[in-house]
Amino acid sequence: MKVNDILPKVEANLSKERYEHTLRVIQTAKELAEIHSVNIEKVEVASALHDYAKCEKESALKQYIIDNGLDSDLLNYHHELWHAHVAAHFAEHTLGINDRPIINAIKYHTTGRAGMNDVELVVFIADFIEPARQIPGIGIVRETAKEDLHEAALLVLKGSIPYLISLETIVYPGTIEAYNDLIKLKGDR
Ligand code: DGI
Ligand code: FE
Ligand code: FE
Repeated sequence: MKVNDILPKVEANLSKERYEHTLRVIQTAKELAEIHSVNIEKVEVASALHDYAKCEKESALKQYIIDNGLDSDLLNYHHELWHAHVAAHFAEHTLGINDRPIINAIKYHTTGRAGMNDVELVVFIADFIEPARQIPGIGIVRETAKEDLHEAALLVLKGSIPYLISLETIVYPGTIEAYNDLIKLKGDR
């Protein structure tokens, strides 16, 4: 499935603001993919769909998770995580996209996970650094993303985990696992 076939469906399901964010993530992810020789078509499709379910109501996301047998443990964590898993399921089962890196990039774009491949890393980072994001310290993440995807993903988590802690929000274990994995990788370098 090509990104141009997907975008009208995405636009129809999102607010104007969320669709414009999606377009910026696609552009940012393509730039990173080019620099790091990552498959551009996969990065485009995953970026286009990453927030497909973002405008759904919390109750609708919860129902989708229950009705479609998604990991029910998600319901023990913050509802902000649900849209990623719902969009990944929709991409796979409704749109028929059966490419693991694309599906994983959608599914883990909010939390990250241990063992992210390059398509996942690009989407995870692009979502954080797209040009309209104004987050303290984002400049160094933008610069690092041009040099080293693992280091940039680590910087994203080094920003987001303390931020979540400052809000006294539950941190999803996969987010901590992603952080630990990137630290271990760094030790191996
Ligand atoms: O959908 P976007 O706004 O583009 O970005 P996103 O999918 O990264 O969602 C960001 C939200 O998710 C933000 O409100 C913080 C929250 N979040 C990210 N990781 C975690 C998390 N919330 C919890 N509770 N735990 C996490 O690990
Ligand atoms: Fe998202
Ligand atoms: Fe996003």
